Amino acid sequence: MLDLAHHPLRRLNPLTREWVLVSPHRTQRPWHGHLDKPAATALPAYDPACYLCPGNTRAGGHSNPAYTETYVFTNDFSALLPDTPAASAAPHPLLPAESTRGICRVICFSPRHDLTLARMDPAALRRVVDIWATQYAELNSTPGIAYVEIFENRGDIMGCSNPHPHCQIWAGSMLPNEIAKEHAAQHDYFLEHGRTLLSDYLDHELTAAERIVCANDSFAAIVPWWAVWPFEVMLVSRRPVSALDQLSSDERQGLADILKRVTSRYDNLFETSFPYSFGFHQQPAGPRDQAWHLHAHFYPPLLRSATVRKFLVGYEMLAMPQRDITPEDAALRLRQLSETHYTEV
Ligand code: H2U
Ligand code: ZN
Repeated sequence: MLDLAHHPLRRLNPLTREWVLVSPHRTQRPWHGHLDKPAATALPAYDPACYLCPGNTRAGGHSNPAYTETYVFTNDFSALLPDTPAASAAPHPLLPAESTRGICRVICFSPRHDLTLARMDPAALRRVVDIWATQYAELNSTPGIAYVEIFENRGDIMGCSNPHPHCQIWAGSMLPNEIAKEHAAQHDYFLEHGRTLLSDYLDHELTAAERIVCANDSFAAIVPWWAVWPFEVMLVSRRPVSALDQLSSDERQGLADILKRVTSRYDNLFETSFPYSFGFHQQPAGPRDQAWHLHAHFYPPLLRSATVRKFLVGYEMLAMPQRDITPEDAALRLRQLSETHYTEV
């Protein structure tokens, strides 16, 4: 019998059809909780040096209006540009290159420099969900755009340039690699079963209950079977909608609710502002795609404390990703945490 909690084994990620090596026997030691407490750095509500705060000047001489809720602007250093000429080149048949076009934007979640998703109130979080949905709908129907990625980098170890609560949108003329993999897997599954892959996965997780972190009427937060990062979490909509703009008003409120609860649990884990990359996966441009199931991934690197982080090195760079903490253990740890932010107790 294969013992999921003890035997080294590999688990399949059915969305990307890639395997992850799980070696739980390496963590037989008991959990000692966090080992250190990082110095609390209290941020000001307004920072005159912040390029995202209301009224301040950004690179290139643009200035932010005195915004009071959310604020969207075109990234001053966009990775994708709308006017790159359509062309291709191949110095050798093995080495093709194609031009890519696109639009990059930045969304400030709040005028408050010192807040995070975990510490915003439900009404403000709801406005963030609404702006994600409208931005997605607008960009996904823009001619020449094939895929819209909305993502947040949080924490300087994730390459985030600024603690002011914000995210980015990169809308491009091509399907990015991760999306192309998930697209193929979801289409094959839908063709064979007439249901979305994530509907069937979610049903199983809700029944098994061992990898669920929390849930509401509209969304569930799961440490996926195939998690690579120590406290990786996936948000899945209960209804098989393919994108944010198909969520009802109640479901948008449900998304705001689960975001606050998951990010609060994260911050409570090591009593730090828990770093991560977070982003939505939604259907590419085109008519409603029933095979696509809206979801979001949180990829956090912290392992045992605010200073011990996981890097993908050695075997992971050269062969395949590997993890020691089982998804079941990580989900249990996250489930045991309070949803009241540690700064507010
Ligand atoms: P990150 O913190 O995730 O790096 O996002 C900040 C983005 O803000 C980054 O993509 C942009 C950077 O290009 N930016 C501006 O558009 N204007 C500025 O004045 C500074 C940074
Ligand atoms: Zn700011």
